[in-house]
Amino acid sequence: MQPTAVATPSRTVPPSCVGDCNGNGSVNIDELIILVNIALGGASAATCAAGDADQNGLVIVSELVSAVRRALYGCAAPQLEPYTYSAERCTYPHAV
Ligand SMILES: [Ca+2]
Ligand SMILES: [Ca+2]
Repeated sequence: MQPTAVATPSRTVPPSCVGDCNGNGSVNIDELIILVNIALGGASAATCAAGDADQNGLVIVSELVSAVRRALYGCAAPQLEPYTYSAERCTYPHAV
């Protein structure tokens, strides 16, 4: 009797589209809400594997930013440069 090949499970979500929880090729507001909930500890990272870009079991701010960018520019957009923090961006121009 010949051994039969066993199918290897594969990722259903392309790693290139951070935040596309359901793998439909776009990141929607409901997926962003899920990611924020994961980041705040309200759900497990397994709830949206596509949001945990480095697969470390956590969704952090840089991953949230990546997901927001994918929501804005689409999953087919070229790889975006890494988000860099700038304190100037957090300063309101009208602050006293
Ligand atoms: Ca989606
Ligand atoms: Ca992560």
